[in-house]
Amino acid sequence: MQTSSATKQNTFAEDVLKGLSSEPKFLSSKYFYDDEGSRLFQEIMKLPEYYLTRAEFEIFETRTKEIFKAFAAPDNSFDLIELGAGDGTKTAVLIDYFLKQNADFTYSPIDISQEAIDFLTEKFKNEFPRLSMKAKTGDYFRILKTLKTESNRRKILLFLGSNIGNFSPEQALEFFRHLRGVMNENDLLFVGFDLQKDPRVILNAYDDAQGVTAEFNLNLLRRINRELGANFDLEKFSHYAIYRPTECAARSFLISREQQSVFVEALNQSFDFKAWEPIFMEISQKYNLEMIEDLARESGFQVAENFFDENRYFVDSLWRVS
Ligand code: AVJ
Repeated sequence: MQTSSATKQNTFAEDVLKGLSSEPKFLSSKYFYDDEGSRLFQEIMKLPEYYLTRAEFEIFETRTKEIFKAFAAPDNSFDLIELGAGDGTKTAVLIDYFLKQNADFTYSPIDISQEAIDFLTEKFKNEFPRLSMKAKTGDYFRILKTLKTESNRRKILLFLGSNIGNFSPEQALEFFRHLRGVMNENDLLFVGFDLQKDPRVILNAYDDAQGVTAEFNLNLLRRINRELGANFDLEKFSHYAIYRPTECAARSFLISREQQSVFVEALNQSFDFKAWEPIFMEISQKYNLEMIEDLARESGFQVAENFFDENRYFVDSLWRVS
C-alpha cells in the first residue's frame, strides 16, 4: 500500500542495483547497520568529534523533570514507543526517573535489528525489573498501523538521536505526515534534531581524526561484498565528507580512487567507476528552529516545548497534534 519513497520496502539487492546504476551513484545509509556497522556506530558515539550523543544525553540528564511533566499530563499514564531504539542508553535516563516517580507507563522499543532489540530487552530487564516492556521488531509503519486502537492511553512516540537527519527535509515531511496519520489527538511526538552551528564543528563530526566514520562508510561496501557476492576493493575507495551551510546538510561520499569495475554476483552485473567518481552515501541534515517549526506545522503538529543542551548544539522537540 505504501509506495512513497520514504516508506517503500525494497530488498537490499534492488536498492544496490538502483543506486549503482544511477548518475550520480548512491547507496542508502539505512544499510549501514549490519552487526559490524552497529558496532562502528557505537564507536562513533564515543568519538570526541561526535558531539550529538553527548548533547542529547545532557538534555535528558538535566531536563528529566520537565520532560516527565510534559509526558505525564494529564493523568500520569502513558505508553512510550521508541522508533529505532538502538542501545537505549539515553532513554534509560528517562525510564529510571519515570519509574522513581511511580508513573503508570509502558515502554515499547521498535527496531529493525532483532539483535539490537534482544540486547536492549535483556539490559532493561536487569536494570529495571519493574518496567513493563513490549519490544517489537520490524518496519516502523507496519508496526505502527495498529497504534491508534492499541490502548486509549496517551502514546508518546520517540524518534531520538537525530535519526531524522538521514532524511532530506522533503522525506522528513513525508515521514512526519505518516506518523501524524497513526496518532490520536492527545498523543505526543518527541524528536531529536541536530542544530545548525559552526560548520567546522559539524564537519569534524563526520570526518573524525581516527577514521572511524570512514570505516563506517566503507563497511557498507564490505557488506555488499559479503551479502551480494561483490568484489569491491576497499583500498580503492576513500571517504569524503562535506557540510553545506546553505542547505544545513552534511553529506558523505566514497570516492573511487581510480577507474575500476566492480562485479556484483547477486545482480550478475558489473558497475564501472571513473577515476574520482563519487558514491553518495549519507545525508545528515541539520536544522534551525524555524525549519523545525515549519516541519511541525506542515505535517499537522505544533511545537509544544523545546529542550536544549547548554551549547544549543541539539534540541529534543516535543510536538503535539494540531
Ligand atoms: C544515526 C543518523 C544520527 O547522521 O549523525 C554518524 C549516523 N553517520 N556518523 C548521523 C552517522 C556518520 C548518524 N545518525
